[in-house]
Amino acid sequence: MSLNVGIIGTGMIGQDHIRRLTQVLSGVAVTAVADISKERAEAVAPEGAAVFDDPKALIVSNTVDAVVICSWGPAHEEQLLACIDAGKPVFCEKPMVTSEESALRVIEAETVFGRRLVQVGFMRRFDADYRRLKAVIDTGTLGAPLMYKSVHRNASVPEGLYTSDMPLNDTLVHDADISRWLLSDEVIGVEVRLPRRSTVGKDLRDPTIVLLHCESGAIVIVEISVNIAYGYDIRGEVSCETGVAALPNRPATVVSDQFGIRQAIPEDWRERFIEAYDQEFREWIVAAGQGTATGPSAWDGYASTLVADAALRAVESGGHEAITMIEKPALYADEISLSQAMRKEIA
Ligand code: NAD
Ligand code: ISE
Repeated sequence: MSLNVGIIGTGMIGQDHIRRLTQVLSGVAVTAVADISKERAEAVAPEGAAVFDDPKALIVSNTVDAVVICSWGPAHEEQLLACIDAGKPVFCEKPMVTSEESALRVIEAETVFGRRLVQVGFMRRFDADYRRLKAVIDTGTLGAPLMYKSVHRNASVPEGLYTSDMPLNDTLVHDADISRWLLSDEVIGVEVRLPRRSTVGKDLRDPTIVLLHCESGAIVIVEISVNIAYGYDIRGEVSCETGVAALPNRPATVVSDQFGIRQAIPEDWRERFIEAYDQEFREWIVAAGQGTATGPSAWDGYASTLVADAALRAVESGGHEAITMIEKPALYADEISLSQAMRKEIA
C-alpha cells in the first residue's frame, strides 16, 4: 500500500522532494501540498494533490498519512507539534527548530506521545561516503578519533534570504550533526573564529571557523563559506590515533583541454547529495509506513540547535560557550557504537 504524503513548503527543497517522491521513489504518493504562497503550491502540486492554504488543515486531512515539512525554520515548531498532536509521522527539514525552547517543546510532545514520529532532514547520514567513513571509525582499527575537519562551502546563497547569522543557525547544523554521528560523541562547547572577511559576500560575515569541543576531548574544526563562487564543496577528514580517514572526492569525468586538467564540482546541495536525499526518503517511507521515524531524531535536532545557539553566543562573547543538555529521554536511547565502547575501554 502506498504512503500518502502531504508536503508543507513548496520552495526549492519542497519542489525537489516532490520530484523524488513522485518520480524517483516507489510506495509513496504526494496527496496534498500547502504553502503560504498558494500560487506557488498550486503551480507545483502533482496532479490530483489537494492544495491547502493552512498547513494545519493538511496535517489533519484524512488524505494524508505522513507529513514532510519544507517551510522556513521558524515555522517548523508549530507544524511539528501539530503533526505529533495528530499522531502522524513527520519528516522535517533542518534546522528542526530555531531555539532551545522550541526543541524542548518538540521533545516533550514526542515523549508524551510515547513513540518516535519525528525525523530531521540531516541527509548526510544517508550518504554512502559518509556511511563508509563512519564504518571505518566504528571498527576502531585507526584508534580513537581525535580531530575532525568539516569543510562546508556553498557557491552562493539566495539573495535576500541570508543574514549574517545563517552560517551559524542554518548551515552549521549539518556539520554539528554529522560530527556527533561520525564520532559518536556529544558537543559540549563551541568557539567561533572570524577570519579575514570575503568581499564576495557583501554584508555577510563570511567565512566562519567554528570549533566544536566534544565530550571525549576530540575537537571538530568546521570551515563554512557561503559565497565561495566556485561550487558546492563538502569535505571531511577524521584524524584518529593511528590513521586518518577522509571522504573521497566525488567521481567526475576528468576533462583535459587547453585550460588544463579538471573535474566539475557540484553546483549545490541538490546535486551533491542527490542519492543521499533519495536514500533518506527510502528509509523514511518504510518507517512512516509503520507509524514511526528512523535516523536523525528530535534529540539530534535539539543537539544541533544547541550548537547553533552556542555558536551565536560565541560570536558575541569571543570566547568558549559551554553547552548543557537535559537528560536524554529513554525514547532516544541510541545503540552504543563501537567507537564509544572502544573509547570507554581506553579511558
Ligand atoms: P524556500 O524559501 O525556497 O522555500 C520555503 C517555502 O516555504 C516557501 O515557498 C515559503 O512560502 C514556504 N513557507 C514558509 N513559511 C511557511 C509556513 N508557515 N507555512 C507554509 N509554507 C511556508 O526555502 P528552501 O531552500 O526550500 O528551504 C526550506 C527548508 O529546507 C529550510 O528549513 C532549509 O534550511 C531547509 N533546507 C534543507 C536542505 C538540506 O540539505 N537538507 C537544503 C536546502 C534547504
Ligand atoms: C542549505 O539550507 C542546506 O541545508 C544545504 O545542505 C547546506 O549545505 C547549505 O549550506 C544550506 O544553505
